[in-house]
Amino acid sequence: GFLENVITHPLFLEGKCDTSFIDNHPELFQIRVKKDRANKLLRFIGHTVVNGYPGITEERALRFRDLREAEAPEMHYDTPRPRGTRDILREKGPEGLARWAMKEKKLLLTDTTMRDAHQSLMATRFRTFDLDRIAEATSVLGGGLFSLEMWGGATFDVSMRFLKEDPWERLDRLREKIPNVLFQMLLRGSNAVGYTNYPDNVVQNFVAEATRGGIDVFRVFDSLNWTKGMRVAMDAVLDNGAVCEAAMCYTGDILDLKRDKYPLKYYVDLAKELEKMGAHILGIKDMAGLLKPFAAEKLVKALKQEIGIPIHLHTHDTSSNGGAMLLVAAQAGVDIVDTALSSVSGLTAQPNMNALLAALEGTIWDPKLDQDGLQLLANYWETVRTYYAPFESELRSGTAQVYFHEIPGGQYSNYKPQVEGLGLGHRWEECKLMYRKVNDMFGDVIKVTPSSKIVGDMAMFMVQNNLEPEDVYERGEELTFPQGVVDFFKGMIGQPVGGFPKDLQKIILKDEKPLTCRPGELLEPVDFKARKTELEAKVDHPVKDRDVLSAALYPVVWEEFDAHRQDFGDTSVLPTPVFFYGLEIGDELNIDIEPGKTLIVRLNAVGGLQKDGSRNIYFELNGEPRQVTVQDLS
Ligand code: 3PY
Ligand code: ZN
Repeated sequence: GFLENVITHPLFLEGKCDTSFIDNHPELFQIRVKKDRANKLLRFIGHTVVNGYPGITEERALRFRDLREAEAPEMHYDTPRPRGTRDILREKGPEGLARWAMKEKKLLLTDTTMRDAHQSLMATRFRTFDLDRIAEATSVLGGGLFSLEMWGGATFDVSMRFLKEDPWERLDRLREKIPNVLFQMLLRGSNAVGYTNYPDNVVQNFVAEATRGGIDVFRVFDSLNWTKGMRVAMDAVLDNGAVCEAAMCYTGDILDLKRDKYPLKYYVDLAKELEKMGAHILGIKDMAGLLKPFAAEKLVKALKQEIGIPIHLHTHDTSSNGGAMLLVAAQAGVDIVDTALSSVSGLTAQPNMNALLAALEGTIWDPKLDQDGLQLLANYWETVRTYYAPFESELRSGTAQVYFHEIPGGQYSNYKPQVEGLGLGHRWEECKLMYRKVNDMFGDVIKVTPSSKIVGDMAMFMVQNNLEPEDVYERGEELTFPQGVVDFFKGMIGQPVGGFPKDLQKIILKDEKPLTCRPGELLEPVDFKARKTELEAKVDHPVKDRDVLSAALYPVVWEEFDAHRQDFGDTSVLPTPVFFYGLEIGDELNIDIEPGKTLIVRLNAVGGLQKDGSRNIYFELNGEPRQVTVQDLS
């Protein structure tokens, strides 16, 4: 209309008219944007009020309704941050940091609360909102930690797919508030933060961008311990001047002489190879919690003799032997261990940090951290955890069964809903046992994302179709296997230790020829510039380089996430209970959409179902009535 005529007028565009009124009053532009943004958020809340959040049933939402009142303690620290490990990295560089870690007598601790703990307990659902609110306090009270594992693994995918928030923004927001402690991420080698091999330049660009975003330590692993699959990622980390923690995945049992595919020597040789490849730190990634206390003693002692870099031990407490294992490992000389704040520790997550601190107090391994402060952080998460109750795995106690089924902690809380999703909930026990049978059929493989997913998918496929291993060998020719399983036997995620079982490979691949080279060698590099142009044309708005990366990793997920942002704006500003459970009639809520800008929202009424399947939702926004219309999907 009129405004458009003005702003497209040649004199206006050339700046030949007096626009100082506009220039000096930027608020002229803000009003519309703000109004639009508020409306989008109201539409999202309305949508959640009417349709709920995917995966949370109405009964469950009702059960958790009261939790909305649970307020997390307000923490605000303007005090300067204590000098932390990130300051050491800045001064000494990655090698210097590693030497420092080796020399420290005290046990160094990583806190996994912001990544693996919630990945393993509640399907990776912690939102940036809750992480952000405790970030400053974590920087101060957790200032003596070795690192915070807060990114990577499944967080990248889940934040876009389910939480509708940008993983890169999470990184930015936490980094701004936590400048002093090392940020650590989990990187799945050639699979980056996905479930499939990516072209080399995707992995390289991802590592470069993550480093720019503030990741200091990359824990790189390969899901088959295939070092060829780690090379590109490790080199990218080294080239970017970040800390390269190369991890070997632990499976089997080095104490069990009958189970001899992965004996002590296997791990020692692998560790030496990773050190030679340039690792600054050796990670032991005990993703299922199979490393028993006295096996840890044997392993750590042997490694300490054979390698000259610090050892960082990661485990899951599924058996409930995790705490004991870490104590024995500390005695054996491990340098750094992963733990989680007490309220989100144990079970399929990491062992309890606060308890470990108490146990080590006064010993030569005493990490000498702020125990009272870390208790406050744990208290915060105790409250916040309740918001995520619908995603809990419902495992109520440690279980020694993990030594049998070997399901990784990070997979456990996902595998169960997947099994239920296929209508196999009543056959859960069978699905766990089948997981082990599939492992044995596959030749006793390392099971960690993505190889663990393939084993899980095959196990569900077999239970669903009432197949036992002998049926697969006998009738395999006529079966159509899950695509992931076929790709695995094709070599698309690399080569397992000792190769594939040839007979099964033939049954599954039928006439297809398997690869023996690195899959990344065959994948065309992504032309990021062209991708950007294509994406912008497709979504019809400018996108950032980070978006292009996200889309290269998760094309469909990114587009759906982007569509959500276009429809509803940035919903990461909503408190978690509102995001998941909506509002009740009469509820009032403050939403800080940016520093200093707060919307006060009240839900007044939900209108009846209209002919076109929509409902009007009546809000009050900053005291003014506001109405939005949403589709009722029921
Ligand atoms: C992941 O790859 O996300 C894992 O946590 C594997 O243990
Ligand atoms: Zn883990």
